[in-house]
Amino acid sequence: MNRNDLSVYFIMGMANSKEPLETLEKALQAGITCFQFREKGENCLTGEAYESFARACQNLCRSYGVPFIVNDDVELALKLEADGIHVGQDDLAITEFRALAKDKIIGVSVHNEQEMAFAVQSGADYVGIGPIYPTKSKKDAKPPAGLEFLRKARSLYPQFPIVGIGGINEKNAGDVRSSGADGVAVISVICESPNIENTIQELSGEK
Ligand code: TZP
Ligand code: MG
Repeated sequence: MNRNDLSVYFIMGMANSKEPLETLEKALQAGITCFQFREKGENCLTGEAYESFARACQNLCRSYGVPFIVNDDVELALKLEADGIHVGQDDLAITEFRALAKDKIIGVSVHNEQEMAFAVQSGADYVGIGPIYPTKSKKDAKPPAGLEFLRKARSLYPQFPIVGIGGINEKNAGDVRSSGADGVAVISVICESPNIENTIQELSGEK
């Protein structure tokens, strides 16, 4: 995978925005480089509504040439021919997914050296490291880990694609990048932004 694709990585589901498709389109217009469909939490969509919301997000991403990644749901990723899947430590083994989808992007959340080594050896295309800062967007998030493990991961894997996640905003995105991340993965700073274009420019380090 191209490390630049991780630069501004937007994650969203119904729970994160009142007008999710509008939010996604604005984010695409403003230059996000990757999108993850993450439909989780209370009142999340299921069945046909879930699938058609995913397709609507995918169609928008396609029209902007931005990779569409599905969180956790391998079946949906394969059915929709998504560009990739993002899995946590408790989800399907990377090697099983790789066997089903040779050419897809596989992202894995990692929290320590052991998990990272395993993800890299198993053929992950990128890792997500976090939560770096406190987050209100994931109920079962681990305690914020700060930048230390991110720095360590970068020193151990100078070329491996890494995205930072958790509580990242316009003010701290630069620290996450300078600690070794190729990019920042965010939910609330975009979903709650009064000016998505501005927020994305600042997250990308262009402003
Ligand atoms: N995984 C670790 S933190 C997090 C996820 C999905 C939530 C990130 O959301 P926010 O609003 O950018 O802190
Ligand atoms: Mg998961």
